Amino acid sequence: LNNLVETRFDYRYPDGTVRLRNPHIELMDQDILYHLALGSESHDLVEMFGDVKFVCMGGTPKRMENFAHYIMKEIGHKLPTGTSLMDISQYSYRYSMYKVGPVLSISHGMGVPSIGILLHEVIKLMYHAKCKDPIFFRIGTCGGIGLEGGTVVISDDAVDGMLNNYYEVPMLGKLVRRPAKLDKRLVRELKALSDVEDPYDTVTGTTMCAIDFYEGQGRLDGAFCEYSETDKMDYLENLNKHGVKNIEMEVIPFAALTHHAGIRAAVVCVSLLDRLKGDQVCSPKEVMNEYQSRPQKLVAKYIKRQLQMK
Ligand code: R2B
Ligand code: URA
Repeated sequence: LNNLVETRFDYRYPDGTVRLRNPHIELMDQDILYHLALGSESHDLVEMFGDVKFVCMGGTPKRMENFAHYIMKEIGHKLPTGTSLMDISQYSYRYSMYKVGPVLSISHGMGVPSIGILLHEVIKLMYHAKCKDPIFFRIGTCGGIGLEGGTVVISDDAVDGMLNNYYEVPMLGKLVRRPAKLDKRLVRELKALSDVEDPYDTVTGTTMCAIDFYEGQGRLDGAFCEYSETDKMDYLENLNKHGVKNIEMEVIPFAALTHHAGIRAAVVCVSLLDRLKGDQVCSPKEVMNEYQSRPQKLVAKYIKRQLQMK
C-alpha cells in the first residue's frame, strides 16, 4: 500500500514546474481562465507569468492592490518607465490581479467557492506559464480564539466546522475528500521571521474554516440565531481545546488544492477580534488597516529573504 502513497513532489515535474492532475487540459486547443480574463492562446502566459515565484492571495481587491505596491517597494522592483501597476484581471469583473516581478497579488473574494474557483485557474496559470516551484500565500483576516485583536496567526493545520481536516466536494453525485495539509517547514520559516520587538504576538496553530461568517462561526449577531450564548461559548471552548486558534473562511480549499497540486503554501491571518469576548468587528478603520498590514509584512519579509538568497 505504501507505494500508492505519493508525496506532494510527485505532482511536479523534476524542474519544479507544476504538473496538472487533469489529462484533458493538454488535449484542448486553448484553455480559457475565465475568471481571470486570460487564455492560453489569447495571451503568451509563459512570457507574461513565467517568472512568478510567489502567489499572494487575500480577500479584497484593494488590499491586494496595496500589497502589490508594498511588495514593489520592499523588493525594489521597478516598473518599465511610463507604465503603472494594472489590474490584469480587471475585465473579469471577478478577481483582481497585480504582478510585481516574481510576485502575483490576487484577490480571492470571500469563502470556499470563491477561493476554490480562483485556485483552479491560478494553478492552471502556473502550469501554462511553466512557473517553477511557486509558493502560495493567503494573507487574510480572521477571528481569534483567546487571542487579542491584532494577533497574527500562521496556520499549521486546517479544520472545518466539524473539526474535519479535509476538503469535501460533491463530484458527480459522490463526496470526494482531499486532505487539507499545509507546509510545516514554511510555517516554521515564517514563524522564525516574526519580530520579538513587534507590539503584537505572532502564533501558530490550527485554523478553522467556516462556510459562513455568522451562524457558521457561532456568532450571536446574525439575522438568525437559534442557539444560546452558552452553546456558543461551549463550541468555541471546544475548538480552543482542539488547538484551534482562529476562524476564517478559506483555509480548507486553500490547503487542500495547493497540496493536491504539490505547491507549498501558507496562510497568515490577523485576528480582528477575540471571539471569546464578542462577535462584532468594531475597531476603527485606521486600527483595522494597521492590523491588515501585519500578515503582509511577514510574507514580504519571507519573499525578500528568498529573493536575496538567490
Ligand atoms: C476573513 O474575512 C472574511 C469575512 O469577513 C473572509 O473572507 C475571511 O476568511
Ligand atoms: N473573518 C472571519 O471569517 N471571521 C472573523 O471573525 C473575522 C474575519
